[in-house]
Amino acid sequence: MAYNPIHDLPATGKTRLTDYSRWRLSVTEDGRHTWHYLRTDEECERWPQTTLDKYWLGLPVDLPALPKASNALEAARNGFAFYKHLQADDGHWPGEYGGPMFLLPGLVIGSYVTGMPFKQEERLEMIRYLLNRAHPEDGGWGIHVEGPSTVFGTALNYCVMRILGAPADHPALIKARATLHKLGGATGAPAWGKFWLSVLNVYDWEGNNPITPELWVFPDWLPFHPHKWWIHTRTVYIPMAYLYGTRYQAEENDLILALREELYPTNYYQIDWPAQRNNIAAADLYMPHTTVLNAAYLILGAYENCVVPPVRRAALDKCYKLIVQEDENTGYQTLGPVSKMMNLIVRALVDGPESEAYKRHMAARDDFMWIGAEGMMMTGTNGSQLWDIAFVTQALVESGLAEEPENRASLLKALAWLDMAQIKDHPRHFAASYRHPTKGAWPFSTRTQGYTVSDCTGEGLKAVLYLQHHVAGAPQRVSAARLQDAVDILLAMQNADGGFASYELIRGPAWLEWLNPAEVFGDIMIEHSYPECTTSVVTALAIFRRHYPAYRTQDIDRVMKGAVRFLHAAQRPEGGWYGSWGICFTYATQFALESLALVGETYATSAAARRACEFLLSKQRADGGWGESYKSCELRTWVEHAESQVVQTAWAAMALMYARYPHAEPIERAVRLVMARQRPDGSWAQEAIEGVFNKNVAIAYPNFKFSFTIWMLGRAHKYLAELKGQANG
Ligand code: LAN
Repeated sequence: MAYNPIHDLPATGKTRLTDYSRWRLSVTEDGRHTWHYLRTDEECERWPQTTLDKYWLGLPVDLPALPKASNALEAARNGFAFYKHLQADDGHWPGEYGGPMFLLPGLVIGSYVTGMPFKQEERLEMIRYLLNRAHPEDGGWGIHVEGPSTVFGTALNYCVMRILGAPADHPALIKARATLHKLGGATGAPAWGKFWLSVLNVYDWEGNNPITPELWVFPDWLPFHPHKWWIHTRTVYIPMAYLYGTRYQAEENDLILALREELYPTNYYQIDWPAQRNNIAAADLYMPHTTVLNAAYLILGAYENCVVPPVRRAALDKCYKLIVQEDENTGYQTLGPVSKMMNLIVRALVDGPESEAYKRHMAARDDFMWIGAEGMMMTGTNGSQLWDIAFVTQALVESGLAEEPENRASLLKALAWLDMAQIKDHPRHFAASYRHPTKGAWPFSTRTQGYTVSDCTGEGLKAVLYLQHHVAGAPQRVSAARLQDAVDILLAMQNADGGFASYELIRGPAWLEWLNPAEVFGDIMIEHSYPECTTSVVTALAIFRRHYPAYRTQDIDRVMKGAVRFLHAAQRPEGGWYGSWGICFTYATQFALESLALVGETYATSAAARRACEFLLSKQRADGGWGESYKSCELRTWVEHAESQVVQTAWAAMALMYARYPHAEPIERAVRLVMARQRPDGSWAQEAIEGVFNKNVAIAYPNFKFSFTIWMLGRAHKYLAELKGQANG
């Protein structure tokens, strides 16, 4: 099980530990992307490194300077001239989907305890990633790349470093250990941290609150039955419950014995484990337990002392069955990176290392491993393929750049990708695994992962309609019947409050949030309606209706009215909307104003739109830009970023244009800022992290600095001309 120790590691992550000219991104099948390290010069010659590879590796791309843009449209054109080089052969734009710092631990601990190897280059670059991502002052790790050090981040990533071969006396580990001990040691890890440490056998299962598998054998109609939980929460809790229910632990070895010494400031063997269940370090705690949750834990804890073996067996069997179905439904990727590694452990234990399941799980790890300029990370999903292609294609059409002959080939390839990526059927295990319908949907990443997401279906549908109708001579690849399948999916996803959630309808009662056991995430127990998702859906329906006015007209009308009702109710008194998936008020306000515009609610006609514009304008900075910190999402109130951000400036300017804000000046200033930050080759530099989930975790959307800037510049060029025309005419 052990990986060899590495003794000659440099002190920092500055120097690359592999030869970066040997890494290649391979894009296959359905947009799957995996990185490969070429060992020989002949291989390198046969498979040359592309601009796409170099860009994401942080190597110089050496693209020529473009003629200097003298207006917004030219800047947008230059932006796409650069971005086109980052399109993969299959038509989509791959990207580095990093940010969360609790994913790599699952990958490495899960691989370690099941005996799955990594290539030497992968090990080295994962170590380097952690060296680079350690907090510059205290050397710990946070819950995400921009956050302060926490026990969750530090304890788990410390284990990762050691498992991968870094010695305990490495300067980075000495520093991280000191920080961990200052935070109170690994005992105060939040629930998911306790879980991973227990699997690794450096924490006692007795120190965990119960993760009761029996919940799954309760009747489905119970209001708290886990199939009614938010899909990410329940999908993670299934393998967690299996491993807790069997109290699986890795076999003791020297490294594990050493980690028991290193992770705690006190003697491991004298820790009072049951007393640790509700011990969560102050640095980590985001969502404290409610009294209801603590009461539930007391009852479930009492049950653990008198488990009825056949009932436990039945519960474990049900969890195992759900795990197998999930694996088979998703090509062994599972819904996301956390469940991925937990399912992998369960399959390795039950099915064994010779099984097909073990091999397929091992291979599908690659879909989540991304090498970037700072080293190798585990990504938030197996990519953000659909999400990125949908935005840039719409940007091109709305800016008019789609009509320019030099962009045609790129857009036709994008259309082919979108055609391929639509999910053509329901999953194989559909009803039995409590899945939502998928036929006609677009996923967030690839069709193999295969989950319906409301807004991805909306954005996918819009992108296809735009490309099929606005690119000269584009083939009608996605038939009317398939577009209607997408519409059917969307129409069936509206919640009672008129809004749309992420993957499914809201299934459970609101009070389930009182049972949120994760401590570090907010609002994860059930689905909620989101202004962003709602907008992607209704704007898609509106555009669809323009092309197919006879299809389910009344349903579309009714759904749109309900959505607008939801958006009005969700607006904050200050005028903005809170964003759950992007940072934060800037993101969601852009979406909400896009929806309101559909029903003619603009600055001139609607008090809500006016209030939103005033809110945004009050945040515009002296340099013309907007900058909002990820802290807004955490604290649920606007927090200024130290710098203005091109992506947020683009969102805010888009929002003003959706609302048809009548004065040019703020939009012109935004345009000037985004143009001033554009580099001679047409690109923009990476700035602060763009996205968020579960209120407390930031996640990167590095492609946004291309799609939303190009989109905003293109739209602004037309919009400002219109305003001028009105003023003159
Ligand atoms: C995502 C990424 C995309 C995102 C949008 C489409 C932007 C959103 O509008 C709907 C929700 C969705 C699909 C979403 C949900 C939660 C995800 C999958 C993520 C933020 C990416 C990573 C995150 C996942 C939960 C990370 C694993 C962590 C756990 C807590 C299980």
